[in-house]
Amino acid sequence: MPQTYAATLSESLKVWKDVTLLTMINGYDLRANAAIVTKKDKIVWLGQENELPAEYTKAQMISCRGHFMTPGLIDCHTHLIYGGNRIEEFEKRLNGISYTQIAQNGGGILSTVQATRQANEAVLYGSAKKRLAYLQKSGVTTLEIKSGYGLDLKNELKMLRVARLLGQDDTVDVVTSFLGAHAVPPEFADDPTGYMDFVIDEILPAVAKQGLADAVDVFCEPIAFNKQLTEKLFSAARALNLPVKIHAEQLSNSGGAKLAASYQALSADHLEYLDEAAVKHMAAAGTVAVLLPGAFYTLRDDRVPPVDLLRQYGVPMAVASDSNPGSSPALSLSLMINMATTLFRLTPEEALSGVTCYGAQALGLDDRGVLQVGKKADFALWDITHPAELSYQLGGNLCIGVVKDGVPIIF
Ligand code: DI6
Ligand code: FE
Repeated sequence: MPQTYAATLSESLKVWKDVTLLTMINGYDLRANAAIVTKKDKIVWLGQENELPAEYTKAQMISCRGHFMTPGLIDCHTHLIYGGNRIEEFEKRLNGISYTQIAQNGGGILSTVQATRQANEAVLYGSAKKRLAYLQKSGVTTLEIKSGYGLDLKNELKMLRVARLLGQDDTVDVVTSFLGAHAVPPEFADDPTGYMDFVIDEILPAVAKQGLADAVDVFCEPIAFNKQLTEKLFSAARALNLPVKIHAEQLSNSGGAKLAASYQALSADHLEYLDEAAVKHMAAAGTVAVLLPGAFYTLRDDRVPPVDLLRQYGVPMAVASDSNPGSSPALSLSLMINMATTLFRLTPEEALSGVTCYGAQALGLDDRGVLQVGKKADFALWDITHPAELSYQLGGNLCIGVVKDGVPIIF
């Protein structure tokens, strides 16, 4: 059978030379004058370029022109697939119409549900693909995508199928989360319990049977689902062997993060209202704290997540875009690095760890997120002179190269 160009390329050994590596193993771990060798989609060697083993000197040589290389970025929390947009709503709010008024007129998250239900798979794929291309240009090689704008059997399955289809592209890996418990749909108005039962009895089993979700997520807030309903969902997920994660403590301290930790959640996300007791539970359970500065910024929040406590108890902090049409229309993960430092006061090193090694941990992936022998050959190349430049620069795009599974995508 004839091989594709990409397959031929990816099978060969490649030496990426003239590069400064930030391996992101325990922080930057900067290695100047380095080289990294890949075989197919894996890293097989890295070290000082002048110590390159003889067996690799005949391999294909690719100059990284003295630039910095990090692991491919990992965006561990997105709602990338949706119909329509909320641009007019955004403009209305700036013209003085309140969020509540907009919601009462059918706006807000439920307007996205309506638009998503109306869109077919090709339309959803096309619009998400465009947004994905921007994230990729900012260095992303792996991302998570949630459902949650279908809120019925047919449309939740539709969203997850589109997410899987996006992941079939060789240039990116997609991890999916089932977020049927994102909002209460109009069919169940004022009956969150009835809707959660429907999610657990009808949607989740179908999602699991079709292998469409890698994890189960929930929006645990008074405006969405309370702790009791969240726990019901978590125990149903556990029975299906699906890991859980949570949107928690974004608008209030509802106890969601602590509950999630008791189910060994992969991550608890947002966390502006997280308290010390919950931080301890997260630390004990190994639950990653996913910080979402794009939503904090867009909603003009004034309460920052308890970064000092997370540090003190050694909870790993990931940083993600939360890319969604309402609270974070973000298309660049690099920009989130800047926001995580300026708005949340993460150090530049913590912020970069948040989109690499801890982003991977938040998705339960141990084969990527660091530059190390045996890990995936997913790289981002940066036109910078110092690692902190990634946090310092506001806007623009410093990412000048992306390598996925050992194949240059942008270079
Ligand atoms: N938290 C968020 O920030 C988004 N969903 C969630 O649970 C907002 C989604 C939207 O407004 O469309
Ligand atoms: Fe979200």
